[in-house]
Amino acid sequence: MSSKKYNMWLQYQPILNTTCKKHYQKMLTTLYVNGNAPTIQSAEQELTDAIFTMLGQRITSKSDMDHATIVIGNIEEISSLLSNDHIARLAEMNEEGYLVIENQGKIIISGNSDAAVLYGVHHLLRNMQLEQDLISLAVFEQPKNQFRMLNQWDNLNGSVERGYSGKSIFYQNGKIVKDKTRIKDYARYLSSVGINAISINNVNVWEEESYFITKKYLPEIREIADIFRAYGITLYLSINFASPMTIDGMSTADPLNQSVQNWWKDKIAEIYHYIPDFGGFIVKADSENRPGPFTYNRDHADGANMLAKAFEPYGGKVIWRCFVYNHLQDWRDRTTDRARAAYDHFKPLDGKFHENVILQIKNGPMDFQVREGVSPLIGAMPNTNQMIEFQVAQEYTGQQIDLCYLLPQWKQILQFDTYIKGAGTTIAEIVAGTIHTYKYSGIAAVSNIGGDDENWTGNTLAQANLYGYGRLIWNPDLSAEEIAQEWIVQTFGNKKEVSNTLGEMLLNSWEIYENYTAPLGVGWMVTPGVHYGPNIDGYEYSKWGGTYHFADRDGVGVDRTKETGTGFTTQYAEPNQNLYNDVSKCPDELLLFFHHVPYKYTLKNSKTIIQHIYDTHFKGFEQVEDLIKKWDSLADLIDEERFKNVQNRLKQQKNNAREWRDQINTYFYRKSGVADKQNRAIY
Ligand code: GCW
Repeated sequence: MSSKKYNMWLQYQPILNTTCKKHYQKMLTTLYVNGNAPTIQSAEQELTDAIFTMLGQRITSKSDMDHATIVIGNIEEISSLLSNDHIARLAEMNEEGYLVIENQGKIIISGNSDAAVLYGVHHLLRNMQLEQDLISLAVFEQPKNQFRMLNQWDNLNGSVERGYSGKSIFYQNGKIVKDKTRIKDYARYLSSVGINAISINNVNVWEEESYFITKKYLPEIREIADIFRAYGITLYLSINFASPMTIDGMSTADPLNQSVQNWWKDKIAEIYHYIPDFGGFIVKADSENRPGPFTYNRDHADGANMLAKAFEPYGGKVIWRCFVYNHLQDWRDRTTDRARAAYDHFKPLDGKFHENVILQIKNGPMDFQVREGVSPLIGAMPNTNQMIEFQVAQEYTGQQIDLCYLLPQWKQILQFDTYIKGAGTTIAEIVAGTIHTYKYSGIAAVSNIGGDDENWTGNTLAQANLYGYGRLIWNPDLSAEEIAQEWIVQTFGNKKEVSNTLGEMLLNSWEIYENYTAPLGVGWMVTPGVHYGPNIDGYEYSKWGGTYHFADRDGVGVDRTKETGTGFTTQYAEPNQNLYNDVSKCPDELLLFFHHVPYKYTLKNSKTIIQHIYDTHFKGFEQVEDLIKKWDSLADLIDEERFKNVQNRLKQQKNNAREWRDQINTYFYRKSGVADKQNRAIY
């Protein structure tokens, strides 16, 4: 498709810098491809197409390695071109490790698997889009994380749960889409940033989607698996734990029941008949009305292990979600704390799960808020595989209307030191499997794409989150800034002003969003159900899990201390436990997540809570006005279509920020009776 809006970051724009272009044109003329695996074919296609659009020249195929200027192939195929040193370095890397080297004018791309070669090709293409020199290139790369996954929350009727970019690219009106071009494009984008696993249906598995694991849908799901396989991406499905009942009318789904176990054994065998390299299941059980083992007085290990056993002969995995909490908690109940739930449910089960089970844990103990503590469950189960779950979809962070570049947030989470095995036990190391030597581990995230929003992500700038997610989980050492710059140049071309201005917009956007929404880690305060826009008491007296802000005339925040509160702080290892438990030590930005304090309490930044609330909310709104100015200054440097798309979203963001500012300020002014020191308009 020609329009820029369709192509996300794989724009492959003509290289404008003439020296650079000449250099590339001279170097990249002939190609020798070793091997014909689907991923190698994808690599060849991507390389040829990209070079054509960037350089305006067709690369010709050579039948021998010696006369080609680019050679691609896995290590088995082309080791004769590599030095002993290269071979040794590849041998030290994992299966997805690759090299891209330049030697006497020849570019060699190789790796420890076919998928690795595709990653290497994308590395080269990225370098070219960034107009970097290829002479003496010597890149050796491998991903830090084993699982680099995306979860689609797509439903068969074409809707996407928490989708802010139009309808599903997988399903339409109760059917799997016939034209799968967009799925293939999606696979290309994902492979270009190193994603290697995907689940293609909502974790809330409704009636009809329960049949995805039957012959009614498997032939077409196989086609989708084939598409993803060609880009190194393994396919997973979300399942309904009560499938034996829903699909076959059995009277129970008890995981310890022999006929239930046999049912799953047969079912899984059937799936592998269609998809021999099927990844496995993702399971949301006993969570928000989904069925699960609790119905039969069994625990989550019983539930997960039943499936895991059936997967064993095929190498399949069970990804079991830990988002389990009492969503029917009465708001009058002050003893139950939703934040505690995942840890309380799962920690006692450490070591009980089969080795092909991986627990998937949301990054925070609540639910993807703009700011919350890091989930204390991550790393707390040394004998159970774990992966962390992020949300690329901006459910609580502006819904792809408001700009919120999430990389700084994810970086902060990954760098968080749990001290579970002493200093340096960061989340990044835990999920990479280097601390507890998990068999399987990594990172998953809820995707943010859709189909009938032709730019894929609603707000064009939300593409930076998807791009950045992939790049960051491949290499958590990349900075949020580096990633932003890579994305900007590939998406909008190599223009200094765009890079500077947009870079600044992206990097400040998380803080800006936090400034005008719920303050100091308290979270929520959103419109119930839709989760966009302010409603300060929206959840306060609802049945969705109780513990939110507890604002009264004297103060605000949730007491989660061990002495007087819910004791959630005790789930952290020391010294974090003490850091959060002690109000005088607790970092400002999380103060109201851990403590209930008076409005006149002074923060470490020397402001009172109430004044901080007023100041950040006035500031946040002004910062949005500034974002608008910054974007407008790029009008002549960005194509009209994408320019207008963002401009339009920023206008909506301004309305949203205004509403948040005024509702939050007014609410706390009315509760506290304390006036703003600067006497600004509060209603
Ligand atoms: O954040 C909540 C969302 C639900 C979602 C659930 C989950 C898929 O509001 O829409 O359901 O989390 O993660 O399971």
